[in-house]
Amino acid sequence: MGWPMSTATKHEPAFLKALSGQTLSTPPIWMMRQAGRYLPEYRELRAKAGSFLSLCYNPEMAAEVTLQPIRRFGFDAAILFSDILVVPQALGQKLWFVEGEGPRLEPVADATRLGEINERADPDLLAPVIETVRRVKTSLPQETAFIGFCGAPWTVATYMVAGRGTPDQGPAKALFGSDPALFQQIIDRIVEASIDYLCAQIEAGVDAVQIFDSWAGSLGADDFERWCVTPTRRIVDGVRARHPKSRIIGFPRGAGRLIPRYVAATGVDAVGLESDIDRAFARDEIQSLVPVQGNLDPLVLRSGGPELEREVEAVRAAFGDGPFVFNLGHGILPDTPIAHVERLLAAVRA
Ligand code: 1CP
Repeated sequence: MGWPMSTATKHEPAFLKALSGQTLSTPPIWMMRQAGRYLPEYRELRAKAGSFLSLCYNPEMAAEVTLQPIRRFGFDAAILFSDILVVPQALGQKLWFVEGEGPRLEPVADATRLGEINERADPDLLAPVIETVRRVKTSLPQETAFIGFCGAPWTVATYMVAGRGTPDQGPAKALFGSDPALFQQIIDRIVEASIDYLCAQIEAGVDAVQIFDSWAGSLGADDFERWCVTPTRRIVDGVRARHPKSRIIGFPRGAGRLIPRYVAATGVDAVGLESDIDRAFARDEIQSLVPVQGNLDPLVLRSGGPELEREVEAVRAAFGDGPFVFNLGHGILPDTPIAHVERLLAAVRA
């Protein structure tokens, strides 16, 4: 048994210090989708793998891709290279990626189709991803934190029901309107699978996990409570029942003024902020509750120039006096110049 203070050593990664509520003079920084197509070394390995899913399920290659942005830029955290849609696949739903378009799944739109998918995820199908976690863990510098993740039930369900990404999440909304009991069953399966999946990642070595709810912003207050807050709270409780000290970041993207409610009700340790949130509101009503992470606009990073410097300053001015992790408000765009990422790091660390 260690001493009570043994986790708070001076070697603790800055990212974890920020997550535990410390205000740092230089905020830790990482970027959503930091392993991705804007990097030539990623594109090279991705071509070798053949398909996106082969890359996700090849532990050697996926570990390499996870480490690439750490080597190149020295970010304060690495994020596991995988995808939120491996969970529906582990539940038995057919999944494939169309080159240049995105994910496709065989839609689960009625009770018959739900009968074709399993109640529990097959751990063997996720085993290669867990092996990736073990490999990354052994190669990361000790000052670099390691983040695992899953999709939130609402966001994952939007893909399971529609069979693809949708601009307005219409098919999932139509289903919870017409058959809420069926939709609830889909949500329940994602909740259980996600608890097991996040616990497996934690046991294999991630320091924190992030729950991506990319489409939270399309729900009205009541639906947000039912389909975003409640299932997320069940995941947080389920993970903490097995790993009481786990650090969990929620990212209900676009939820804006509903975020304080989300934070209070789910019990997440920190929350991600989208780019267009009101910064004064986020500082006063959200950062006063938990550490925040975000919220530079990926479009500003892509454009670069003086506007980038100004926005980095504005983000730091808003959040730098409290616990804060510098990040984008959403994933980096594939056509972002590498020089702009270098400028960003220099500006944040200046
Ligand atoms: O060919 C390619 O290289 C595919 C591009 C790509 C990448 C790099 C996809 C397809 N997924 C990923 C990796 C990924 N996805 C990570 C890895 C870690 C990192 O951040 O570097 C993570 C965390 C995700 C999460 C993810 N996948 C989300 C939530 C976050 C977000 O961006 O909103 C979502 C919605 C997905 C689904 C998905 N996977 C890929 C695409 C293009 C999409 C979106 C499809 C759509 O809505 O149309």
